[in-house]
Amino acid sequence: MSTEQTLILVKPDGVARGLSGEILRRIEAKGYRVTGLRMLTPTRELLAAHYEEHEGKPFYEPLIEFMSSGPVVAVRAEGERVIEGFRSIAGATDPTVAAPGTIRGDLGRDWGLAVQQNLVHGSDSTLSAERELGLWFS
Ligand code: IDP
Ligand code: MG
Repeated sequence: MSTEQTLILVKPDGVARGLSGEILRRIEAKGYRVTGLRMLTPTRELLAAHYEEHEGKPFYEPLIEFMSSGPVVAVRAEGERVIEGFRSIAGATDPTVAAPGTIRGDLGRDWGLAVQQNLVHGSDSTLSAERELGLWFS
């Protein structure tokens, strides 16, 4: 793998709210290349593997429930430092405090639920990216 790659997901809230295009636009406008694209409703098995680090946390069950509630858009994006760069344009996990100008800060809010619906997922390291791309784009 020469250039860095990351896994981005438009979560079910992003797809349901009709924001997939806006989110893809921001990824491309930043200069990253979209090299893979799939729409699917993920199984609990796929999500359990994807979110294994969070098993046992209070938001784990609501997270799996939410993520399997409807279609998501899985994106493979490529570019120098894309892992860090996408996390930067996604913004903080909590959409209430995510900075304006970020995806979560501009388009997200707290809905008073057990799990934060924050529109996107982005891999957080080269190791996670490789593992997650294997799960979603095998
Ligand atoms: P990240 O998506 O910013 O990397 P993670 O800590 O990996 O955040 O958590 C995975 C997902 O679980 C978050 O995107 C969010 O949807 C949800 N989540 C994380 N922490 C909390 C929390 O404290 N309360 C409610 N939901 C949370
Ligand atoms: Mg994470």
